[in-house]
Amino acid sequence: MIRKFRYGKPFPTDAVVKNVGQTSGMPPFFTVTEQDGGVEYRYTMEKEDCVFGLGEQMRGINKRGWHYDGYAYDDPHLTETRTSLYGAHNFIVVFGARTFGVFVDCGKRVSFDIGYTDPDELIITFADADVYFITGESVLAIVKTFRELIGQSYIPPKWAFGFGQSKWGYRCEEDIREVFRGYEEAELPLDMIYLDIDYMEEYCDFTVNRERFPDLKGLAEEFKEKGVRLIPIVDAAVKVKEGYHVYDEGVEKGYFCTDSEGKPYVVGVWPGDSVLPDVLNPEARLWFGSYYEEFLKQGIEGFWNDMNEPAIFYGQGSIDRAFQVVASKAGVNLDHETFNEVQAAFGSLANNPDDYAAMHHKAEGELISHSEVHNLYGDFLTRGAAEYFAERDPDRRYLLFSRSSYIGMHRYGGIWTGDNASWWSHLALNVKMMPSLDMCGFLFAGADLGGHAEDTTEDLMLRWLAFGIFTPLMRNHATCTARDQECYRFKDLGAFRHILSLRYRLLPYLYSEFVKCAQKGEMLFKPLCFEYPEDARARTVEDQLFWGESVMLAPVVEANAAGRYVYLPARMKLLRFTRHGVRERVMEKGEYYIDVPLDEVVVFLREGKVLPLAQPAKNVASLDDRHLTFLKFIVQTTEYTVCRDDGVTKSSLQNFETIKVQP
Ligand code: MIG
Repeated sequence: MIRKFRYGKPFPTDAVVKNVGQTSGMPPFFTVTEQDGGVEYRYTMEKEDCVFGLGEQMRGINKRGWHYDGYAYDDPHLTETRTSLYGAHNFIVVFGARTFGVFVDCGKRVSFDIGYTDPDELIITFADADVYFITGESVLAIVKTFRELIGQSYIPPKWAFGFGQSKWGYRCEEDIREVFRGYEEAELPLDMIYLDIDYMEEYCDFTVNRERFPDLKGLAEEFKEKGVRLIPIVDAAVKVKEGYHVYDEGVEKGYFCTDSEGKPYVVGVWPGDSVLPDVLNPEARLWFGSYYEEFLKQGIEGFWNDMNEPAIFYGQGSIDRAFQVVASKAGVNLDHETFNEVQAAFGSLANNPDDYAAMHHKAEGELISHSEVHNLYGDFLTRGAAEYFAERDPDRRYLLFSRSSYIGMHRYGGIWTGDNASWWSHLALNVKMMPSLDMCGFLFAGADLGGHAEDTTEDLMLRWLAFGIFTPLMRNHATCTARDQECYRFKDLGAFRHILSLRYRLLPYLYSEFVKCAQKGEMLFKPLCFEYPEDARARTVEDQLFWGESVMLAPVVEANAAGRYVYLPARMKLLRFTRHGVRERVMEKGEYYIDVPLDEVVVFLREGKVLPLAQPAKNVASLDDRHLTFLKFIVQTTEYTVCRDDGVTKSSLQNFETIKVQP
C-alpha cells in the first residue's frame, strides 16, 4: 500500500509513473516536525532494525550507523566518510519491528541520519517534497510496490552485457587498435572499447579530433564486424566558442542555463569556459539528445554520460575571489592559518553551492535556481538522449548509462558508480552497492572493475573480475594516471581467460534474469535476509548476495585470502568453476570456510533450482545460447525461462522460452 504526503511546493521530478492521490494527515510511525519550510521525520528504531536502500551510497548493505545525503556530487575521493556520491536515490526500507518503505521525492538535498546522531533514531530532513510511505508483507513486496510506482527499468541491447575495456588515455585510433589486438591475441573475449574524452576536439561534445581519429566511422564499422563496439563518452558541459555549432545553436535557441538575468551562465569545466544545457526544458534536452545522431550515423550505438551532477571545476565568481585571496597573500609570511586560507581558496572551488545557486533553469517560463532542482540534472540530461533515441527509432534499444542519476532515470539508462580506486575496500563496496541500486530501479549498473584511481594489482583485478562477471554492466576502466590494467597485460592469462569466459557462459542466465527482474520490478541482487527474513544470522551478512533466482554469490574481497567464510542460510550445492571444469558439492545450512584460489569462481546453487550455461564465446554476437547445458540441484523436473528476444528491439522482449530440465 502506498500513501503520499506533500510538503511545500515540490518541483516535479518525474520519478513516479503512477498516479497516487495525496493523503492528508500524518504518516504512521513517524514524528513529523515542520519548521521554516523544512520538514523532519523521526522514527525510533529497535535494536535489531536494519535500514536498506539509498542506491548509490557508501558503507554497508545495512545503512544503519551513518548519515547520508541525497545530493549528486562529484568528488573522486570515495572515502568511507563520504555522505553522498554521484546520484541521489532517496528510497529506504526499514526492516524489523515494523517494516516499511519511504521515498522522499525531491530535487533538492535530502538528508538521512540513520543512527548517526543517536544510534536509535532515524531522522530524515528535507523541504518541498512528495513523500511516499509504502507498506507490504515483506521487504521484497515493498520493493516491488516501489518499483511499480517508479516504472520499468531500462533494458539495454544484449551485446551491452558483454565485457568492455576502457581507460582514460586511449588517445588515438592506434591506441584503440592496440587494445583490440591485445584482447584478440590473448584470446580474451571483448564486446566494447570505450572512448574517453581524448577523442574530442578541444573537449567539445560531439566533435572528433581528425588527426587522432581520421576515420571514426570506418573504425567503428570495421570493429563492429569483428564483434566489438566503440562507446564514446559525452560530457555535460559545452565549450563556449563561437563557431562551435553546439554552442552557437544553444545560444541562439536559449537552451543553456542562465544567470538570474537570463544570460548564459558560464562555468569552468574541461574546455575552460563552458555552459550547461538547460535539461529541465524538454525542448532543450531533446535538442542536446539530437546531437548523439552525429555518432549514431557513424554506426555507434552506445554512450556514457559523464560530469552531469553537473560537475563544475569553478564558477566565475568563485575563481575571481580565489585569485584575490591568493594575490592578497603574496609576499605575506604564511602562518598555518593563512596558508590554509590560501589553499582553501582553490580547494573549495569545485561544485560550490553558491555557484549552483546562481545558475538558473527555465521551467514553464519561470527562472528557477539550480539549487532547487540540483539532483535532477544528470537524470534529465540522460533522459534527453533516450528521448531522442525513442523518437528516432521507437523500438530500438541503445546502450546508455550515466554517472549522475536520480530515481526516474532508471527508466532511460543505466549508471556506473564513478571514480572508485584500486582498493580492496572498493571491491567490497561494489558488492554492497548492487542490491541497493536494484532496490531503486538501477538494474543496469556496475563499477569500474579493477578500480579507477590508483594502481591495481593482478590479484585485485582477478578477484574484482570474479565479481564483475555477475554485474550487468561489466567494464574494466581506469584513470589516465593509473597503471595499465587491460586484462592482457597481466601474467596469468589463463586465469583471466577462465574468468572472463565464465561471464559469457553465464550470459544467457544473467540476461534472462535481468529482463525478468526489469519487467517484474524485482531485484537481481538480493541481500540474504530479503529471502530469509526470519534468519537473524542472514541479517548480518554484508558480503554475500543472491543473484537471480538460482544462485548465491560469496565473492572474495580480501587481499591474500586463500578463501573465505560463507554462511548458507539453507541447503545448497557448491559449484566450483575451475579451469578444467565444474566441481559440485551439496552442503547443509551452516557456516563454512571455502577455499577459493585466484583462478576459480565459487557460487552456490539453491535447492530446487537450475543454472543454464552456454559454451564460452569471444563476444555476445558469437554466443550460442540455443544449446544450453544445465547445472542442477533438483529431484524433479524443473522449468527455467530464458529470454529469447532478438537482442536489440523493445518489442521482442516479450519472447520467452520455458525449458523443462530433468533431474
Ligand atoms: O574529471 O573523462 O568518472 O570515468 O574517465 C574526470 C575522464 C572526468 C570522470 C569519470 C571517469 C572518466 C574521467 N571523468
